[in-house]
Amino acid sequence: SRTPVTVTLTGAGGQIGYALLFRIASGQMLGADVPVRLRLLEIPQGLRAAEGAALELQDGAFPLLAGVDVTDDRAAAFDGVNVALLVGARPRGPGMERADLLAANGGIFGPQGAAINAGAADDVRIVVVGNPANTNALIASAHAPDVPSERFTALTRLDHNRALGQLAAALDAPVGGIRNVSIWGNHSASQYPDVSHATLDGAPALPLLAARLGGAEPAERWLADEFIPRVAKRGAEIIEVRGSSSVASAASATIDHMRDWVGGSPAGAGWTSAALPSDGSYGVPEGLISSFPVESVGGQLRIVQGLEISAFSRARIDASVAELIAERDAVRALGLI
Ligand code: NAX
Repeated sequence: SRTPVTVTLTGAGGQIGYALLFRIASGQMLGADVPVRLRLLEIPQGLRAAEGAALELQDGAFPLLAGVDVTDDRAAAFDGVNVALLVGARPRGPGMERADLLAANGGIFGPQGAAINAGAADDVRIVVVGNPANTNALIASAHAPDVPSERFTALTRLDHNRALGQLAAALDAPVGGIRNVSIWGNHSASQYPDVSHATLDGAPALPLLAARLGGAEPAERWLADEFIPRVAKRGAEIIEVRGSSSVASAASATIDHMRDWVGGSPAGAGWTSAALPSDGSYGVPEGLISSFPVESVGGQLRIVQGLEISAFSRARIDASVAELIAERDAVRALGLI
């Protein structure tokens, strides 16, 4: 039988953690034939919730689950880790300035990066979900000099999936027929959800959208005034309607991100989106952890190359990248990277 894959989940006592654990244990992330050993990292006040989740994992009787450890010790949690899901973060409290938020999260993601550096397996893959996700990933990576920087990613697959859902609804088509939407930039309200290369059943989506909305100009207006802000602010809409932040959809996107990264993009599925260190592609400064259209090939995420970028797209990408640069400069000034 196979050696279990060690999966470390931070914030395991929280909402997204609770939704993630059972999907990981049932094989939906790493495969139906891959045993997993779970390491749940929490802060002391979250330990009981994580221990409770561990009891329920036992009650799930998952044949693939080789073990569950609950700890508040970073070194123990990341020792031998193959897959790290960094979900726990410090939320913005009342009256908290941006610098305070970045500093508080620097205090989490710096030491976690160092613990990953010290203990992780050679093949470690990391996705940061906890916000501000891109910059938290940048901080963690800066504290892990021995781990190749491209192993540090941040989640924008939820934004990607939201864009797919909105475009499918606008085209009155099943989501499964849509390919090649892209999320660019930061996982924040400045992100740019881009449908300029999208297709429905292999046909360009924009003309289909124009046909449904009464012309190219109304379609452009819908994109700028409805689609882009709705995707970018979907988190706030969920809170407003549901009375609580996105949980199951965030967990689902995290599973999608890591499943595709480890297992490869499914044939014919087109590209998806993930935030990863820029290699300078599309004018995004090297080293910034920015969202791009990506494919997973041979166990590596690759930025899709050669896409035509319109003037409209250029301006939107640049605006979100400017925000990432400002966050990077702020954490640099705080001495966090
Ligand atoms: P919860 O508050 O339910 O859970 C967070 C858990 O993290 C808590 O149990 C807390 O004790 C734990 N924690 C805090 N600091 C920790 C540390 N240093 N080590 C280990 N655990 C720690 O939040 P939840 O709804 O699960 O959301 C988690 C994070 O995901 C938040 O930062 C949230 O903003 C972020 N999100 C990111 C999304 C994305 O697409 N990238 C979407 C969903 C979500 O908003």
